Amino acid sequence: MTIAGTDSGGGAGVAADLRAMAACGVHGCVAVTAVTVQNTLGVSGVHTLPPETVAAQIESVATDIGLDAVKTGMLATSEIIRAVVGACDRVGIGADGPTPFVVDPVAASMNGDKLLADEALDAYRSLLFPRATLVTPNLDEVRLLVGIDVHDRGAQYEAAKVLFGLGPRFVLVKGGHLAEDVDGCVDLLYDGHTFTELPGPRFDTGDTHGSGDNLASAICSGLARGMSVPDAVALGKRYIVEAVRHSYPLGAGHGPVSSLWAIRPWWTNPPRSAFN
Ligand code: PXL
Repeated sequence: MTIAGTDSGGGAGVAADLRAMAACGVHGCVAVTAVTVQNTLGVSGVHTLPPETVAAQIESVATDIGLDAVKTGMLATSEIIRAVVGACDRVGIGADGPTPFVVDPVAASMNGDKLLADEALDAYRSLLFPRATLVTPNLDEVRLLVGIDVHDRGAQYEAAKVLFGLGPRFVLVKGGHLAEDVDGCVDLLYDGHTFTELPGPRFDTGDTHGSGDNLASAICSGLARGMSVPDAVALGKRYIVEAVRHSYPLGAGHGPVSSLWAIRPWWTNPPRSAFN
């Protein structure tokens, strides 16, 4: 299940999560937290759902269809976070319950539009992180959450340790925003004892919209299929590298051409001849 917001442009949020889950061979369920009005120029409106409706979506699916793993995306407010945490506790998601829980602490869109109220950062730290199987912050989110400005690998290691101290079982500090790595992109996994560097190529697509959502959803899919966290993270990395390699510019040829690129789960796009 993804607990996340919608993106009317279809590049990020729930749409991205469901595409990644389908591409990774699992059935995705949805608890919508917010509707965003956005195109390639940015987010022009956000409408949050009542917190009790968010909690009800989670509990409705958990008590009927069942949930093998859950991830969070845009949670928008501390009220929604508290409702999510209540529902998760009631149905065994995260903490030491049976259902793995990936917390992607989404704070802003690629254009820098805010997707999280400032006051909600504390709810991430004190309520969500202690319940998370894995947290997957990018470097902007690291700065917001623990005040560490990561400019080199040493600070990436330090940030992983500090984030681990907030209570998740695993931390993945993503390296996509590390300007120092001109030739590659190294994500760092930490379980409190062992650091694992996950190297990968860096692509010149500018901003790839929804790449974090896709990565967390691919990891969540691996966990739903019974993989260990390190194996699911390795799967997620393989998935996102190829999906970004095959990404395409959003908006090209239709109105304003932006620098936003959309992820393509490449193997779900059959060649044109398949339709003939
Ligand atoms: O990629 C982060 C993200 C998550 N969820 C929603 C978004 C975005 C980025 O724009 O719009 C709904």
